[in-house]
Amino acid sequence: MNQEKIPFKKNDALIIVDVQKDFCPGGALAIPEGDIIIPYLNNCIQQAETEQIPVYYSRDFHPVVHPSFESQGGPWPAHCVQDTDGTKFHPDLYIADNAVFVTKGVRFDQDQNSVFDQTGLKYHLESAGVQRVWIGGLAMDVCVVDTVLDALASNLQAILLGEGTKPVTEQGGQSALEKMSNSGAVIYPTDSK
Ligand code: VGL
Ligand code: ZN
Repeated sequence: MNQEKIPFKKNDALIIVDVQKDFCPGGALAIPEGDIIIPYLNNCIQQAETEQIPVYYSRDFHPVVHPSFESQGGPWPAHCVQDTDGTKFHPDLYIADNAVFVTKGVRFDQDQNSVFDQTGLKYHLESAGVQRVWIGGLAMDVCVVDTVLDALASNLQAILLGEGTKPVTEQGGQSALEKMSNSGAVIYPTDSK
């Protein structure tokens, strides 16, 4: 794959959001072409690993009864139910030697779309001296956008991997992109859609 080198620098981190089977074609909440970003992300991850940039992988991990599910009046079909196959990372996703996993969506009373939402990640990144985060994964208009906005709210610089994310809907993706750049996130590469 012909891919530009990501200009990582010291005090960067990479966050790979929810690249799980249930969000890929064939899964319970399949995002259109959710899996085609994986080779691009793998390249970023391998480069990060080589350069000793920490790599965080989040996973959505819901109890069998969860407020985000349609059965409970929520917006989504049941997905990423704890300990089911659908919660697994896509088998093609490269897992770095320095991987750190962040589990979210476990609360019984509310959803957690952002990887920062009540996970302690802000505290952890601060302690690790991280100043800037590169973010990709699924879905651009749900968990990725909320993670990017929370990163900015946590006083981190945030860069969206524009070629390493896909939205649930085209329209949702467009408004997510606008929201992210209006809030101060960089969309990388700058000229990507
Ligand atoms: C997500 C819908 C429901 C996501 C999680 O990871 O973007 N989307 N739960
Ligand atoms: Zn979910």
